[in-house]
Amino acid sequence: ANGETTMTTPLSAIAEAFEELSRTVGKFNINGCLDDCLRLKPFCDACSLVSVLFGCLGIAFKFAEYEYCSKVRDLVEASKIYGTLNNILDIDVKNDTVKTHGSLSRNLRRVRQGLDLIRALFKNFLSSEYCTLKEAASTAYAEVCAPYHTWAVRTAVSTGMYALPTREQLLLKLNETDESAEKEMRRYIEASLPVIEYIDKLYVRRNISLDW
Ligand code: 1PZ
Repeated sequence: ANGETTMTTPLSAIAEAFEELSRTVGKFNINGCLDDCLRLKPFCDACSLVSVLFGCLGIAFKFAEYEYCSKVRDLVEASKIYGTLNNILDIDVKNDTVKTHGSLSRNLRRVRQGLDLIRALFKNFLSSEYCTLKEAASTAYAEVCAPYHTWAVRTAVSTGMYALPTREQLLLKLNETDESAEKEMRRYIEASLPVIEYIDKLYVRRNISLDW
């Protein structure tokens, strides 16, 4: 209907959402107050946008989509009760369930790893070091997620890598050109970092290690 306005693509929507989150986290950095600046609902909304990427990966990653989306969904449910990411940590620390399978703090940790994986993947995608999407994705996965995944999951992921689309197919599916994808990926790479670091701080300042 509005021919002149800029088209929204999945990548630009993701970049936009994380820029909004990073502005919130940035404000807290200036004020120096750690608590409660990141609200659960907008965080979940941004994380939900990421699920469109799975549609581009082929059926081999259906299990990853299910894993990621079910954890985001749990957090969405929780956002009806708990206002902020900080609240979630408080509750699980109190109940001693931070690392318990299926707990909100554990799901948050997994979703954060997913966000970091995408960040690493986009960096590799834009780097001239990697010629294929498979190389870019395999290296990102090996660095960011593999150390925390079971052997069975790592095997499934490395098998799935063979079924990834090519760079060109991915750009086409995402409705991007090389140039537009580069711009949107750079926006996400920059904006997601303070959000990821903020989440890490929620654990670290409670003396919870990040090696899981
Ligand atoms: C466009 C380029 C494609 C990149 C492809 C890289 C895909 C790697 C997919 C990794 C799948 C891992 C799936 C299973 C993980 C589970 O071991 C854990 C279990 O957590 P627990 O229940 O024990 O607490 N689940 C997760 O870590 C949930 C999130 C995993 C998915 C992250 C994917 C991020 C998005 C990839 C790009 C679309």
